[in-house]
Amino acid sequence: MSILEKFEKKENYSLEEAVKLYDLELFELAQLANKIREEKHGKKTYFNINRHINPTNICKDVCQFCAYSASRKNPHQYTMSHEEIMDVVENSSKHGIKEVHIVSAHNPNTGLQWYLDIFRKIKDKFPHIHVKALTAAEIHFLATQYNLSYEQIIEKMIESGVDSMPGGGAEIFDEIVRKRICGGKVTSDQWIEIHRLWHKAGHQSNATMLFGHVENREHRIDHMLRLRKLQEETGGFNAFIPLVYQKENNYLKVKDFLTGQEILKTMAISRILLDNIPNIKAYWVTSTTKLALLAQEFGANDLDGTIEKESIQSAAGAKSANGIALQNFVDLIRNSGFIPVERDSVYNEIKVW
Ligand code: V47
Repeated sequence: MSILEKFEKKENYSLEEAVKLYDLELFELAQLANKIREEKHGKKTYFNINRHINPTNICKDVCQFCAYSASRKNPHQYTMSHEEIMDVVENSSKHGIKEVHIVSAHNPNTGLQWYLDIFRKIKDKFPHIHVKALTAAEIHFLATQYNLSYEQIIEKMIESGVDSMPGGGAEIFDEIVRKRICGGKVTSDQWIEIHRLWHKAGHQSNATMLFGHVENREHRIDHMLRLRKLQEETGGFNAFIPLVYQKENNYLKVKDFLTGQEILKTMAISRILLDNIPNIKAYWVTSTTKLALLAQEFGANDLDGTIEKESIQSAAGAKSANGIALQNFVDLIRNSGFIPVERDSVYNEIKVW
């Protein structure tokens, strides 16, 4: 039986066998990835109308890949006031956003209540807007800073109106790579435990993987298989998001970008290995819109959203600072042969455009 047949028939496989998927031709991988995509979603490609808000960039941690947090590389520190955040949400709600995606740095000066109060204020004034907020890395930071358990932080988030958790902070689970690129922040086991607890509390989340820096193929496969295992246990992940590393203005010395072929192989392999996670998101911010559109033929069925303002990856070189115009996004999906479907944050269909 060929390696691909083994995966198609869902036979048991080892990590070493999964790594061998990379040795296959790109179009062989595409065939199986696309088959899984079409079985799950047909020609539909999901997106949402959302707004990213990054309330503070002051961070106690120094991740080597990060160009967003204030540091020697980025001396411009900021912390938004609640009034400023509410103005942003008010403005964006007029443009029809249905989700705010709130992710910050690990700021030791703001206080836990500062986070919880802003979630509550948004939810009270805009009950129709889904609040997706706080990565597992932030939850770990808050729990450590305020001497609380993960369960206590999660309970407070839910009480304050947080609906779902974004997938950030996962980076690469391999402990040696992790130590090199983001030592000192949430560990891989802690990241997984926080998502487990969030799922057990009845809520959904996403999972990311940052790739294209100092990791190798085996590290990526190991990352995906750890996620697959948690998904078998809880079923709480909505989407897997492979984030392509952006190399400007940070401390990691990575000379070259991955080839388009390696990125597409990674997307296709993620569709094959994570067939228990419903959606694979080609995040146009890090893959570029052109590659994200192509990724639709390599297993991806979601392109994230209109975003409006993006600060994390654009600080590292991505062309995403002002989001993408809705009509442009829809046209790009349609003109690439797929059906643009607006979804809510937990993948209920809102409108076929
Ligand atoms: O965890 C930081 C990444 C993530 C760089 O859940 C970088 O729907 C590339 O998680 N190059 C935060 N990436 C963003 C995130 C996310 C984005 C969109 C949707 C969702 C979702 C989640 O940004 C961090 C980190 O892995 N990041 N620096 C960089 N230089």
